[in-house]
Amino acid sequence: MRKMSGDSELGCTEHLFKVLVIGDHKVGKSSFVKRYVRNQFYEELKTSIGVDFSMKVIDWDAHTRVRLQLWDIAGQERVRGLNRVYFRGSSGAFVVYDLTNGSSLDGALNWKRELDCQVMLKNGHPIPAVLLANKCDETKVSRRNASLLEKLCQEKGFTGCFQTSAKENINVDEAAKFLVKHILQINEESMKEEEQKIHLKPQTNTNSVCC
Ligand SMILES: Nc1nc2c(ncn2[C@@H]2O[C@H](COP(=O)(O)OP(=O)(O)OP(=O)(O)O)[C@@H](O)[C@H]2O)c(=O)[nH]1
Ligand SMILES: [Mg+2]
Repeated sequence: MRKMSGDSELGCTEHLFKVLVIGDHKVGKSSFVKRYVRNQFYEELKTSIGVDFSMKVIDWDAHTRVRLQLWDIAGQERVRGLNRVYFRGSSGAFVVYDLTNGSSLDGALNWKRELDCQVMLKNGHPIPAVLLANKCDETKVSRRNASLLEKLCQEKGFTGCFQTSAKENINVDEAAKFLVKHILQINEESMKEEEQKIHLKPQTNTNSVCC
């Protein structure tokens, strides 16, 4: 299931998007999802096993409702190599790392590489992915490092990058809004392309004589 769009009531469009939350062990993926969906945070959270699913319903505007199906994939899953199965049909991704754990940034880049190998848009471009530098409540990022991060983010094909804290609820909604905005844009563009293709299809000549 990639996405479903349909008119629920007159003039109201509903979308269902599958969004991945990926990154190394303990970087705060489940905490990010819990903060976003339920506005809760736990100092002690059990390590995820496999995939946890959550749903967030967003009334985007007066005419648009978005249902985000969040796939929070355990950091250890990369080792098991099941990601091709998990990634299938996703419309976007949060790629999370822990600002207090440098190696988790390398991990995030590996996750992104794997994501780009496994899923792409119809036009061959990567699906939108937002890099989350999580646990920003624990460390101060210098301006220089922030601009290096921005640069890295562009080089590696991320749609954007946010310093977040699931604990202090910093930039959680903002990052999500940013990703959803891009998913909706892509969805709209691809629907327009489909419409154009339909209009460009050669008309069958109804007057032709069949022999
Ligand atoms: N200070 C701080 N701690 C955080 C933040 N987000 C998560 N944590 C803590 O980091 C630990 C790991 O968080 P999880 O959300 O379980 O990490 P995860 O990425 O889901 O880990 P796996 O399920 O093992 O892949 C927990 O103890 C959280 O309380 C944050 O923004 N700031
Ligand atoms: Mg988890």
